[in-house]
Order: sequence, then C-alpha cells, then structure tokens
Amino acid sequence: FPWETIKEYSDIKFEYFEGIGKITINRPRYRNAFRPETVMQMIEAVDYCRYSNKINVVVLTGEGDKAFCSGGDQNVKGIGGYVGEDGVPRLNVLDLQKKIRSLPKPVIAMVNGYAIGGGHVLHVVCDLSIASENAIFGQTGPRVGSFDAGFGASYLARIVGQKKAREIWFLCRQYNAQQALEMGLVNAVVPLEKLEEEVVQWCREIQQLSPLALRMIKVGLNAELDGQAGIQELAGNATLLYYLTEEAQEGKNAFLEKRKPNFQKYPKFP
Ligand code: 2NE
Repeated sequence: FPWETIKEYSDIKFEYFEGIGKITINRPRYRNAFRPETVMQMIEAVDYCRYSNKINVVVLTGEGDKAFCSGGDQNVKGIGGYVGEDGVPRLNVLDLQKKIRSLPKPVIAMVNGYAIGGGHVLHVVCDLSIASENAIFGQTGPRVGSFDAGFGASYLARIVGQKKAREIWFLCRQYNAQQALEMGLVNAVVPLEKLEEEVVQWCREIQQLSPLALRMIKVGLNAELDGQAGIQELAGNATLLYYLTEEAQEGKNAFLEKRKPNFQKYPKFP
C-alpha cells in the first residue's frame, strides 16, 4: 500500500493511507523494544490521530517480520524506571496505554511477531488485534523484574479470564498465534505476507460505519470496566452529543443575548 509519511521520527514510523494512521515501532535491532523516547513519539502520533479529521482508524505495529514489540528496552532500565536521554527514569508507556484506550477511534494492533512484556500489554489495550501466524504472545515481567498490574492484569483477565491471565503472569510462558486465537486474545490470524492486506480490509469495513456510533460504543465498552474514569469519558461524549443539539445552543444564545432561555420549544423524547 502507498503509505505516506506524516512525520519523521527517530524511533517510530508514522504514516497515512485511506483514512488509516499507521504507527510502527521502528527499533527492529531490539525486537522493537521501546525506550522513553519511543513512547513519547508514539504519544505524539496518537494525539495527532485524535485531532486529525482525515484519520478514522489507527493501526499499531512493529517494523520487520520478527517482532511487534518486546516491551521496555532493558538496556535503559534504571532505578525507578526506563531512563530517557534526559536522564529521567519513567514508565511513560502507561500514559500511552491510556491514550490508546481513550482515543475516540478504533485502534488495531497488527501483531507481526513477538508481542512480549510491555509490548504484549500494548496489543491488549488496542481495540482489535490481528496477528500473523508467526506471532508469539507472553508476559515476562516476573522473570526480568517487572510487572504491569494495571490494564496488563485486569483488562487481560477480562479478555482471557482470570485463570488464564494468572497462568500467563505466573508462569511467563509463550503462546503461539493459534493459542492466542483460541483464548480470545486476538481477533484473527493470517499468514504474515497477508497481514497488512487483512488489516487494511478490516479498516475499510470499519470506515463504512458511523464514526460517532463507533466512538460511543468504544467509550461504552470501556466505561463498564474503567470505573469513575470510564464514566467521566462516557459523560464527556454525552456532553458532546448534547452540544450538537439546538436545545444546548439556546442556553448559550439566551445568555449572550441577555434574555431568558426558552427550552420548552424543543422536542422531548420518551
Ligand atoms: C522478544 C524475544 C522473545 C525475542 O527472542 P529472539 O530469540 O527472537 O531474539 P533475541 O536474540 O533475544 O533478541 C534480539 C536482540 O534484541 C534484543 C536482544 O537483547 C538481542 O540483542 P543482541 O543480543 O543481538 O545484542 N532485545 C530483545 N528484546 C529486548 C528488550 N526488551 N530490551 C532490550 N533489548 C532487547 C526476546 O528477545 C526477549 O525475551 N526479549 C525480552 C522481553 C522482555 O523481557 N521485555 C521486558 C518485559 S518488562 C516490560 O516490558 C514492562 C512491564 O513489565 C511493565 C511495564 C512496562 C514494561
């Protein structure tokens, strides 16, 4: 597909084609492990996708045919987090997870190889996951001195069930694409050479549908799981819809025209 570069970065590729924003972790030397700069660039790209009117769906993937993402770059793991070029230790991938989850557009993980550790959690937080036959899934935290007890635990358990989630974390095994499909961890598995074609096809189908309806469904599916923060996001979307009505405009207009508002002229729905 003729992807056009949206912006050049050191650690990621950020491209556009037919309403799709594609973010590719571009560190194949390290199986696409992320360092703080990688995550900062991904957050910037996700924000761009949020504000772009041209982008309807986002695809997250990794460069090459070996890895989607192998998690945090162990070379820069210091005391207190992953250390950036500025010397500050941080775990900013958690901010990226939240950005993906609250992006009001579908996000598809195109899992083209290893999805391990924090890289596994990244595909978990995407709305859909489409994997190539060579994809391998797993958590390694307890083996390398880490864990993700946030979305990487509770949302994973919502997807695969409590027993399976505990197995994934307590044994740190690796699972192949077929096993991932059987446990509901991915939506489809295709040969690697067909992966991008399949993902673009899913994106095309999604783009036949109402963006606002998809946005409301995403936020509704999240709200059930995300407690007060989830309800806040659902409420924000309800407010957006309300602001689109004439009834809401009347309130503002009356204030600006220094008159009493007349809300009674608008229809009331049963
Ligand atoms: C991903 C995996 C299973 C691939 O294995 P293989 O055999 O295909 O490749 P290899 O030879 O292990 O890796 C190739 C090169 O990439 C580097 C390796 O060190 C190796 O470098 P050289 O020996 O050629 O110099 N590499 C791979 N992953 C890396 C990483 N994460 N950081 C730095 N360099 C990496 C295999 O490579 C593997 O198991 N990787 C480590 C996976 C891992 O444990 N990730 C961190 C989990 S913790 C985490 O991500 C996390 C969290 O738990 C909570 C919050 C946020 C993050």
